Amino acid sequence: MSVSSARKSSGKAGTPAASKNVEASRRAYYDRISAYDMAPLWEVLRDLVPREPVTQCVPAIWHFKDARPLVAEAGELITAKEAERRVLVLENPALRGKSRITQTLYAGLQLILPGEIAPAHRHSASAIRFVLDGEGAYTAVEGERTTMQRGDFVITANWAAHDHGNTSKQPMIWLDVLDLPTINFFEAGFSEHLNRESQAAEREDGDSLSRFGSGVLPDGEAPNRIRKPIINYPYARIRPILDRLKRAGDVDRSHGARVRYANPWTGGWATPTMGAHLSLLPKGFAGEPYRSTDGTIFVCVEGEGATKLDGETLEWSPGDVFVVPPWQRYAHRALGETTVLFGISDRPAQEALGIWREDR
Ligand code: 1HN
Repeated sequence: MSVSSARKSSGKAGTPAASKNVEASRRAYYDRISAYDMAPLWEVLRDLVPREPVTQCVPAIWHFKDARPLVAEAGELITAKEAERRVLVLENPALRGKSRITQTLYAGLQLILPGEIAPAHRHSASAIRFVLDGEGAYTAVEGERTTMQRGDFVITANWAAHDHGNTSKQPMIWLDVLDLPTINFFEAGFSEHLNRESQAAEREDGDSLSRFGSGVLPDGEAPNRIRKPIINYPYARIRPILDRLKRAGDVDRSHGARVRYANPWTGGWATPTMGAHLSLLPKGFAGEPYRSTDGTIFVCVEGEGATKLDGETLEWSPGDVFVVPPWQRYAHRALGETTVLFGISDRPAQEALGIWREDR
């Protein structure tokens, strides 16, 4: 309203002039309380308590054919030792500069070349690795070395000492996912470098999987707070289970034949903050639309397909990484003979808080 039209009005309650006065006195009031670091809730209530999840995160995809040469180039620019971890961070396009793929999760592509060592350290954030390319590099977690192959799901529990090395003849690239934004949101993060570059091997390769992943559990030995029971869930062990599910017709209408990576000691998720699945989409699979409150990072392991979201479709093939924001409806479609997708999200953290929801 213009000043002249305000002057013309009578100034009674309910008129434009009156509402202008109210507005002006509210603003003056907000200014006064602001000096005391106070603010009116009623101005922000709707944003603070949305009727449905609101996300800043957008869908995005990183195609392996583009990412791989760029990651390889980093291998010529900096050593793993110099970088500490030679990683290209996958930044959500709507959250650039924040080192995150969703508001709660960090993701990156790590390269380790033959002969290199990524030195031992530990931190409050938990990490998982999902191997995209190469075979024969290792990671050592709390004194146990595990040799990694494509498709292996490897976990580094919070505060567990870890280092990586590549004694093979080929480069290895894996996807790292860490709960760093979550830990940093709590402002509860610690880290430390360990004096030694690599940890001395205290256990044989495969020790944790054999002890905890065979349907028996060590008599009386509870894993401690740091050491999670299994550090490597090998693709070679998990993949055949998906074929069994498919053969048995145990195929979810949205997710396909899907397993959840579990902590064998508790039956719960593999980590307290990040939960992962591996699914097989049978030939011709057209998933029913699905949404849940956990924004999810997917990796195509085998085959090819497409994920339809509101307003866009992401087409993927092996090594591609893509992200679906929280509460966005999506439907997977398989275009390959057999298609395998890995997925990871913050669902365990949301479940622990009692806020996780899904909608089919
Ligand atoms: C880290 O420790 C690793 O151990 C990878 O491989 C990525 C990103 C931020 C902070 C720590 C690793 C990381 C990281």
